[in-house]
Amino acid sequence: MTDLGAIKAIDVAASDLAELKQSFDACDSNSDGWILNQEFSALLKSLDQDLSEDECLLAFELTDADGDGSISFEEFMGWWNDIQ
Ligand SMILES: [Ca+2]
Ligand SMILES: [Ca+2]
Repeated sequence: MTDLGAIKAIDVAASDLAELKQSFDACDSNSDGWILNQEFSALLKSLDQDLSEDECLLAFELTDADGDGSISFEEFMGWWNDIQ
């Protein structure tokens, strides 16, 4: 017997993930697989044009969980879940 509910949940998660990867790639303007401060600021400003440079930098530092100066896809996912 197949649990249709579980399959549906997996489908939704997978399509969310694909969508999220698209957002990540769109934000990663030089396509190096990492989102740097300038790239993240551009994304934030496209979402909210009133954000200041300081606010963008703060958001970047909060999102860059391991503090290596770039946002990985995993860190981006965490940020995305936070703003949902
Ligand atoms: Ca990049
Ligand atoms: Ca990082």
